[in-house]
Amino acid sequence: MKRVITYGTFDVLHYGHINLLKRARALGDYLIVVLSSDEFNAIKNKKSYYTYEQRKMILEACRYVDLVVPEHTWEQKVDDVKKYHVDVFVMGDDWSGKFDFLKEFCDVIYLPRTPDVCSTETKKHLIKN
Ligand code: C2G
Repeated sequence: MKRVITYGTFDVLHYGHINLLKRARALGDYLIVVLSSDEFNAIKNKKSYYTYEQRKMILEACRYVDLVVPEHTWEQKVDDVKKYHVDVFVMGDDWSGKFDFLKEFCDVIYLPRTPDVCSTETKKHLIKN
């Protein structure tokens, strides 16, 4: 069983997120999403529209996602990779190179982001109209 892990806020889930999750899941047999807590979002200077519990529920409904656990710190990734016996770490390529230290523990793959969509723009558009 090849286990894949990815991290993020996944607020106002959109097709760019789904595109990432779909490709990540296709790299193995089991996808773990480590979802930023509301407190960690504040550390990332992100204010999400949906709470952690709401974002978790939405992700758990996604066919590509097998497990959703909380992300509390930047530093938990090595522990997570060991704890969940991860084979592949995946992130969008806006993070390219940032997590190469994990190569000691698992494969590290950065996938091209989906252009022209992000939660912030979606939220702005919804507020305007
Ligand atoms: N993403 C994408 N295409 C988009 C938007 C997002 O491929 N149009 C990807 C991002 O590259 C990321 C994932 O979807 O891999 C989740 O995006 P965010 O929720 O914005 O995650 P981020 O805030 O970058 O959190 O410890 C890592 C952080 O928690 C990553």
